[in-house]
Amino acid sequence: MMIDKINEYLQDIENFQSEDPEEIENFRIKYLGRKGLLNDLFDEFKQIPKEEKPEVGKKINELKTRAYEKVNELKSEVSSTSKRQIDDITRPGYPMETGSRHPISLTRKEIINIFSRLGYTVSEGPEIEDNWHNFSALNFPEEHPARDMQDTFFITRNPDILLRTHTSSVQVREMETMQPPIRTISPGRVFRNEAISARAHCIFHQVEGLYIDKNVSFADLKQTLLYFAKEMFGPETQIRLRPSYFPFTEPSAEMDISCTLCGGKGCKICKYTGFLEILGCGMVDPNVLESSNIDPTQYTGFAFGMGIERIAQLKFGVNDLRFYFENDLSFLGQFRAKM
Ligand code: 2U9
Repeated sequence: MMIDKINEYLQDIENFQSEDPEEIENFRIKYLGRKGLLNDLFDEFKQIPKEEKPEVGKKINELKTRAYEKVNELKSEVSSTSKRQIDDITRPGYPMETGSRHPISLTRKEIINIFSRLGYTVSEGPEIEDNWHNFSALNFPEEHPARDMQDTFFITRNPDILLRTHTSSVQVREMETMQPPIRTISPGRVFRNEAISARAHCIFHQVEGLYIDKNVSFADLKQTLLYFAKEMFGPETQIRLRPSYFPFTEPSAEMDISCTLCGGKGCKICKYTGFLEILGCGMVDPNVLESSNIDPTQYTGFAFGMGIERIAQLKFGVNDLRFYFENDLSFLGQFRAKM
């Protein structure tokens, strides 16, 4: 009877004990190998009468599970006891793994270093903002879609209070309290009401920059951003500006750099365009200067803004935004050498 034979095998599995890896492997082959007892049983199973199949099938599956479990149990016992063996108690301890900086922190630090060399200060401000500093002072019309519930996290009890959607609000505060010349960058977390995916997240990091003085021109903006691109991505990097629109700058542009992989020839990374978009910029709109009591007939300025995740993505080849927020140690450990 097949059932009797299977019961015998089950007993054999129960009784088997070993700490010898070779014996355990032979045991595995005996039951689970290609020509092992389980495959013999499955062949035999095909021949038995239909009415016996449910009971015998169940028993064979039980045997298979037990055989797998036993092999795994014995193997893990062997590996844990071999780890515990201490052959020389005077040996120095195992080195402790050090922590590593997060790729966003590494990138933020590098951006700050570059602009510090150009004389920019670093300014910080609140993550919970009011409508004035986040929108109105930046020339967003009352009915502008970016103010909409879909983009902005409002505090329900008071719609004047919200989570900042960009760090420009920090720079508005800077303009309110400082006299030009102002030359500052503001790194920080920003919040947008977006569904989380590989390409979008409800929290991300920005660095925005602002330079206000007498006679600041678009040429100054171009040279500053060219310097940044070359420092960040290598001296051979080229930039390209495309006209764009933002409520707070006029004229506005988006800046591309020559592809970091193919250098501009065209490849899969740059979708065969030779360029990669990295930031937005423009001349500060006179309305924005006026809102913060800076005289636009005396002063001009430029501003720019970039997502740190985007820059880190290009530096390190990370292709899914969610990696930055999951704190998976095997992801984070890869940046240990880059500190
Ligand atoms: C003040 C006036 C103007 C900051 C700027 C951009 C253009 C821009 C985006 C890049 C990717 C945000 O992270 S992102 O989604 N930013 O395109 N930001 S100009 O302009 C300012 C800032 C402060 C007082």
